[in-house]
Amino acid sequence: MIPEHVVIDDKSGLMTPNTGRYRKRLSELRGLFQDAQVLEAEIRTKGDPVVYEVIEYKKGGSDLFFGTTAILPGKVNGEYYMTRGHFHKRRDMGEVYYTRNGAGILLLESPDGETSVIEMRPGTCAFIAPNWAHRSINIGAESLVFVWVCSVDAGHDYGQIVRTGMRKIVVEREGKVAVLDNPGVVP
Ligand code: M6P
Ligand code: ZN
Repeated sequence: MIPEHVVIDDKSGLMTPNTGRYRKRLSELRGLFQDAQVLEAEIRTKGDPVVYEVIEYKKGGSDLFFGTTAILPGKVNGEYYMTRGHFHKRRDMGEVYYTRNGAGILLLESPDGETSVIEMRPGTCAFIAPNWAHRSINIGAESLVFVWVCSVDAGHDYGQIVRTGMRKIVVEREGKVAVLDNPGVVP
């Protein structure tokens, strides 16, 4: 292996060169948002919009990899566009999120249901401690772009979040951003 570098466009999250990228559209995020009916209507009327894009840089044999995530601005019946959210398969491994553009909320949750909210603004560098589930949410009018760095062994564990959702939801209420209890999660 040799040292290399990439160039990141903060506004879009485009990273050059990269070793892989994927997009998630609304239709791939069924079950994530509170209002399933409005979600279906948005898929039909807006042509299944992209919610977020992940671009990564991973070299075989390295212990670390990194990339960008860009979450587009948008809402489903007032609930802001977000990532799926996950624990790491390796519960002893954390992650770093360095926000470069836009405005967001990093929602974290421990296995015993403790929650934590970190504001994401350009310049915020968040430490995601091991064994905390994490989801990022775009609460602004621009793309929320952040750089993440993680161990290649960390892996994604979506199980618990897919089944129950996170304990908090982030919605617009009377023109303001509100972090509310998820009515679908029994305390
Ligand atoms: C961040 C990183 C990635 C993750 C992506 C999307 O960029 O944590 O590892 O895949 O967000 O989040 P999710 O996979 O939870 O939808
Ligand atoms: Zn992660």
